[in-house]
Amino acid sequence: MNFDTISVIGLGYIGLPTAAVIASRRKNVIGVDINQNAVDTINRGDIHIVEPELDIVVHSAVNEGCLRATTVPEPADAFLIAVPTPFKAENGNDHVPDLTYIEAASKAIAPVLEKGNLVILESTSPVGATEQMAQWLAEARPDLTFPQTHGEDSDIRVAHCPERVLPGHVVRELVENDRVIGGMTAKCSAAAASLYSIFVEGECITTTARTAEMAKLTENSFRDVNIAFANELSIICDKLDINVWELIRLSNRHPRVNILQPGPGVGGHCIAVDPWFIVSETPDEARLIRTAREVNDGKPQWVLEKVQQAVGQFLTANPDKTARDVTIACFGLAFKPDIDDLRESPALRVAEAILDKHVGGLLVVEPNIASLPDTKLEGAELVGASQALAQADILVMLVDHKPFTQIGRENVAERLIIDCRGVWEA
Ligand code: SAJ
Repeated sequence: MNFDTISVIGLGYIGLPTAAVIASRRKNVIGVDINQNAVDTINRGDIHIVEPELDIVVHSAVNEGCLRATTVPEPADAFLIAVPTPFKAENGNDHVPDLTYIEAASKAIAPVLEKGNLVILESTSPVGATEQMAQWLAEARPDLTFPQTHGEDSDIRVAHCPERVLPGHVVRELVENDRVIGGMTAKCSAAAASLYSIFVEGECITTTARTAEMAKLTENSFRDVNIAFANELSIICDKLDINVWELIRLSNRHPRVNILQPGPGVGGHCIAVDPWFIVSETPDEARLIRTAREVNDGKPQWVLEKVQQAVGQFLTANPDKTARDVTIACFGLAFKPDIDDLRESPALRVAEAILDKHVGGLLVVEPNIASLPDTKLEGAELVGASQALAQADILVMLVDHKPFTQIGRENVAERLIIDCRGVWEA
């Protein structure tokens, strides 16, 4: 198949890098987004999100005339949909996947679809979403045929190809990672594989749309379950007075054991979300996956309780002081190391909860941001690491940003420490 013009719908953390990387292969790429500000920013050759190396790729793609953004879909040979799939509340369950954005994107591209086009859903989706998308397209375009009714003879090809890139490494992983491609028919898979071969150096493996959807949910659930195991171990070890970091290091010396690292919880918009898409469809069967979510979601509260215990310990050792005199410093707010992304961050949740409960001062050290977010952190002070180390009575290590890992034990001696990342372990 020939793909001269490719349209990417949704210019966020996945859509924009994908559009730019395809454009860098000298294809004509039309990016579509409902956010006028994002569209204007991209058309100036700038970016509206933070991702290493992305600025250079977008800048040169726009300058060379290969990438253009718009709010209104235009005809293309292939359409790649990369819009969010958040939660909606339903029957008291607030973890039900919300396909509204996929529906809106389908209805937006339907009028410009032409016989021979390929439509790919990249958004992480519950099983069945690709078939649902094809149904929305078919309802909007009764003059065209689709794979669900016309199989291999359909006018339009439809496939699911979930994104799998790691934030912070998106530009490299987009090219290097293998891709799972699930076509609604074998010809749909082949068409999608030929599109990805434009820029993917990894292998493109084909399967069904439903299996591809489940593969993505499985990958992130696998990681969530494994992090939950580490987080549960950290709570058990705390109770048994065992250094969990040493324990994991020792256990990982076994040739078939590879335990992940505990932390203050699991953040980001993927691992803390996607497992619920499985639970929501098969609530009675997905028992382990649900429990892992609950373990990870419960970790910030456990950290808060450790901080409160430390305040109690401090006051017992300093009977002349009250809680108002106790200064707490949180190291890190981002959802993982060496990024500035605070969305769905367990570290942010811990800091907010401390501010809510603690009557004394709260210092926050986050070298990746210039000011505190407009959240419930009003009253906390953003400071440098040395000020926090000099002033705080209790140190809470939440995110192992590189500069924090260089703070030696000698700088935190005699201080009460809650180390969620094993940075200052003995
Ligand atoms: N975390 C731990 N301990 C660990 C590893 C991670 O507590 O040992 C925490 C992190 O601090 C963070 C959270 O888990 O709060 C998630 O971070 P991550 O680096 O594991 O993953 P994400 O959310 O940045 O990206 C994941 C990736 N999925 C997998 O590794 C299976 C990525 O490949 C996906 O493309 C992405 O989700 C996505 O978009 O779905």
